[in-house]
Amino acid sequence: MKIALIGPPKSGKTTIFNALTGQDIPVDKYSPAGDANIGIVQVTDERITRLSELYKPKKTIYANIEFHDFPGIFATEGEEAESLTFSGIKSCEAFVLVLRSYPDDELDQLYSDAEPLKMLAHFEDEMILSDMVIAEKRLEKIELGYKRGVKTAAVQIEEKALRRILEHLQENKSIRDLSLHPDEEKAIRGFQFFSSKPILILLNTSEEGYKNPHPALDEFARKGYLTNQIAGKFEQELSALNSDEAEMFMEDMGISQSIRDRITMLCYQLLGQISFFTVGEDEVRAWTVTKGSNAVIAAGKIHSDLARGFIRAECFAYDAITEHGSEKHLKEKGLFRLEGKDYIVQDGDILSIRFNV
Ligand SMILES: Nc1nc2c(ncn2[C@@H]2O[C@H](COP(=O)(O)OP(=O)(O)O)[C@@H](O)[C@H]2O)c(=O)[nH]1
Ligand SMILES: [Mg+2]
Repeated sequence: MKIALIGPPKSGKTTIFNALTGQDIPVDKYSPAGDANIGIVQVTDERITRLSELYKPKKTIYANIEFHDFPGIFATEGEEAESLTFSGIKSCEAFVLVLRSYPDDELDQLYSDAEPLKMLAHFEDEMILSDMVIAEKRLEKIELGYKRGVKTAAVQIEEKALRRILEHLQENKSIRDLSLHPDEEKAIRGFQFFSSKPILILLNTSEEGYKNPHPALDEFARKGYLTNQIAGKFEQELSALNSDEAEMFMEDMGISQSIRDRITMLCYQLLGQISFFTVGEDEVRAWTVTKGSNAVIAAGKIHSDLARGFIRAECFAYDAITEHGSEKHLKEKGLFRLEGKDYIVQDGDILSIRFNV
């Protein structure tokens, strides 16, 4: 999973990135824009820890999420949106939009629309505008192709999809709110439209502000966004403490989970991802797959050969193995199943793929 941290300048993206990744990238009010910072965060799934205790494998591999911390993006009024063109931003599957709600008079003056809801509107507009430019440019090219006699079925599907998208964007709506036919979806996937990506809105609050939910959170949720409040600076300071000290401060703030655990969970939710596991003497490992995927898709996450030569999946649930203690007991209880290609993988499934290539 690759996730981009985006937002206006000085909203606390790098502060939150540091808290998440344990890195120590300088946060500075006036740092110049540069490349994205990249950090990998391990998804510390307790279930993997338990399975590792049970199987005592040589290697234990958790899933991870790659966070890309981009320089500030700001929509300047009246100008064509160009600031979303950072290389790499499109390869991220989802955005975490960091908006500032901690008080800062200087920043308030610098950006007249600093208020979180207005700032969100800016970003929505900018994404929609960028997508319109992309769709229009491609449509022009398709038209040119038609004139030269290039009119395949595939191009016609693409054209139809793009026209629908353009119309939708012109109504100032994001592509994620448009339901597309799977064929259309496939035809436009390569464009990586900004407004089609899932967004998690993180409101960066002061320590004091954290204690009361900001009213904007309800508004974000009403607009259909997944959202949460984070005291960024506090979280970064926490990451420098030992775990006992950190726990004490977290308790004071009423926080029960680390920022990593909270954000990684939200990212799974945002992208509709679930975890399945493989176990054995060599390795206990977590894998990530889109909710609703069948056993063949899951097998393909492990290796394409496993999908290609898929015969069956041996399957049992994490809860069952922790309850009954061993695979032998599971078999006696009839909880060790053989599943076919169409089996829909469930969160916490432990799979072993039988295959033949
Ligand atoms: N008071 C306060 N300051 C913050 C908070 N988060 C970030 N800052 C400060 O805001 C400035 C910009 O932070 P940074 O993380 O670099 O923002 P970015 O431009 O969005 O990456 C730095 O001086 C931070 O110390 C916060 O939660 N509270
Ligand atoms: Mg930054």
